[in-house]
Amino acid sequence: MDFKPVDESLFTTAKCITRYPETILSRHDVPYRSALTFNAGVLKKDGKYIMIFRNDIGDYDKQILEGTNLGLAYSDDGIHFKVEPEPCFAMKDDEIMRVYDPRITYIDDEYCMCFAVDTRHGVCGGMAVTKDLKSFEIKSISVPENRNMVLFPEKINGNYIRLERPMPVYSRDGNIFDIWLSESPDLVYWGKSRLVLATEDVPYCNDKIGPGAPPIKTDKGWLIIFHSVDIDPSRGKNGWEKAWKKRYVIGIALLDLNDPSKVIGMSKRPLIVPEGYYELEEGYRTNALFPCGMLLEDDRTVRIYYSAGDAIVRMASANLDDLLALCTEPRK
Ligand code: BMA
Repeated sequence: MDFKPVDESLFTTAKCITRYPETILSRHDVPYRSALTFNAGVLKKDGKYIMIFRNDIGDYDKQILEGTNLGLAYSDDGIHFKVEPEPCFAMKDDEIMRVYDPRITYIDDEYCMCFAVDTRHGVCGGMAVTKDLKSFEIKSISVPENRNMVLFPEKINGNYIRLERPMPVYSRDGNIFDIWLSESPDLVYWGKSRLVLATEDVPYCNDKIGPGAPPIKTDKGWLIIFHSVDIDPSRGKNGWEKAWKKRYVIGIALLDLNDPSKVIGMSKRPLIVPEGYYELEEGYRTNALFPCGMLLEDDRTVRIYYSAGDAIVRMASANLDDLLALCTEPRK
C-alpha cells in the first residue's frame, strides 16, 4: 500500500476550541467492572444530560480486556455524571460478539441509539429505540461491513436520515473509507444510499473518516463532526498495542439543510488534534480522539464529547458561529 504523508503543519487545534480541563468520565466513576470508558453518545433533554458510553470490561493496570457493555449516566450540568448501578445494554449470542460505540438521538418522543455490532460474519451497524433507556427495541442491523452510524434529530423530506461509514475493501488500496448517508421511512428499511464526504476531500486524512455525533441543525446547514485518521508507518508502539500507526483527529463540515448528502462547507484543517498527557501518552491507544457526542449547550455554545486514548471521555466547547465560520471560510 502506498503511504501518502500528510502535511504536519495542518495538525493544530482550532483557536475557538476550549477544552474542559478535567476528565468527564473514567473507569473510576463506574460502579461495576470497567477498564475503559469511552466513545460516549451524549444528549441534552429537558435540561438534563444523558450519556451512554462504551464500557470495556477488564483490568486497566494488567491490560486485560474481557468484553464490552454499554453504561448509562446522568448529569445536571453536562460535566459531573453519575453512572447508573447497572449497564443499560449489551448483546451477545452465538453470532453477535458485542455491541459498542453508541450514539444517541431523540426523535419521535423516544431515544434512538445507533451502535456497532461485531458479529462472527462481519461488523454491522445497529439501531434500537427506547423510551426509558432501560428496555430497547432493535429496529435494524445492517449487512457488514458498516459502522459509525448517527441518526439526524429530525426527518428530512419525510424520511429518517443517518450518516454511516461502510468499509469497502475491493475498490481501493488500504482502509480508505468514506462517509455515506441512507434514508428510511421507519428506521427499519434503509436505502437511497449516497456518498457524502470522501476521504480524499479531507486534506488532513490519508486513511479513513467516519461520522461522529448526531448533526446539529443551524440556519447555515447541518453541522457535522467526524473522526479522521492518518497513518504513518514510522509510528511505533504506544498504548497497549504492539504497534499503533494511526492518529485520530476530529473534523467538522456543513451539510445542506434539505439535501444533507451535499457538503456545503468543511474546515480544511482538523478541529481538534491530540494534545497533552491524556490525549498523547495515556490510554489503550494513544493519539486517538473519537467524538460521539455533540450538543447545543445554549443558543451559541457547542459542546463536543470525545474519547481520548480509547480510555476516557473528555469535553471541549466552542462558539457555534466560530465553528460555522471554520466550515465556510479559510482558516487564519
Ligand atoms: C475505531 C473503532 C473505535 C475506536 C477507534 C480508535 O476503528 O474501533 O471504537 O475508538 O478505532 O481506536
